[in-house]
Amino acid sequence: MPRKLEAKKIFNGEVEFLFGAANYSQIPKNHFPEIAFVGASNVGKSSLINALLGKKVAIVSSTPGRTQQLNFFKISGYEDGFILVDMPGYGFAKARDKDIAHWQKTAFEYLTKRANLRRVFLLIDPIKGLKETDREAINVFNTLAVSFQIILTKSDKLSINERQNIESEISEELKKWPAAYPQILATSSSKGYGIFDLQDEIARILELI
Ligand SMILES: Nc1nc2c(ncn2[C@@H]2O[C@H](COP(=O)(O)OP(=O)(O)OP(=O)(O)O)[C@@H](O)[C@H]2O)c(=O)[nH]1
Ligand SMILES: [Mg+2]
Repeated sequence: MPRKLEAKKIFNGEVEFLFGAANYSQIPKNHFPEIAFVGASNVGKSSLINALLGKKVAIVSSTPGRTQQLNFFKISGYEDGFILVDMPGYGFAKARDKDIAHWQKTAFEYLTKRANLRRVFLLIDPIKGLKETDREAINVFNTLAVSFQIILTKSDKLSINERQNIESEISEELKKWPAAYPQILATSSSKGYGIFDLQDEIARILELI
């Protein structure tokens, strides 16, 4: 079977919303591999999880700050299964300082303590490019030696040329960050671009293909 069809199959299993957690202490331990989706508020994290799963499981909203807890989605049916984690967005202007501090603490704890966390996908809106808040997140990943990979969202909003330009700009900057995977993936949840490639990447991270 061609590789991409095989990877797609992994996402066809049953999807279950396991739990949402606002504090690290609320997150039960498990042995399933986890993949986390991190990024600015409104960048398209929940939409990308839905596009990968081909189902509307994560709540999408045009109001930034919609996802306010870490939401865990379990995909079964292939080997032992795995978990996609929808993280709350950062850089939400209307958030109160107290909430931001709380989120930073929870995310920091999750990223440092989670032994079964296999990869962090850092989502970037190519129209906005890398913002200071993204660089702060990257700094945290590097300090904690958490491997992360950049995924461009909303690629349908750009021409191929524009997308390639932003990709090479970000690639150049990534060379400074040892925790970064050099390969950038461009996706569009609404048009389906790059979804197979991301499924393939996840299947490879999980050593399922
Ligand atoms: N054009 C376009 N719009 C998108 C795409 N992905 C998401 N959006 C839109 O972007 C907005 C935010 O999407 P979400 O998936 O809720 O973003 P999020 O990162 O989960 O946001 P928070 O939960 O607030 O952190 C929604 O209006 C989506 O419809 C895409 O690939 N293309
Ligand atoms: Mg969300």
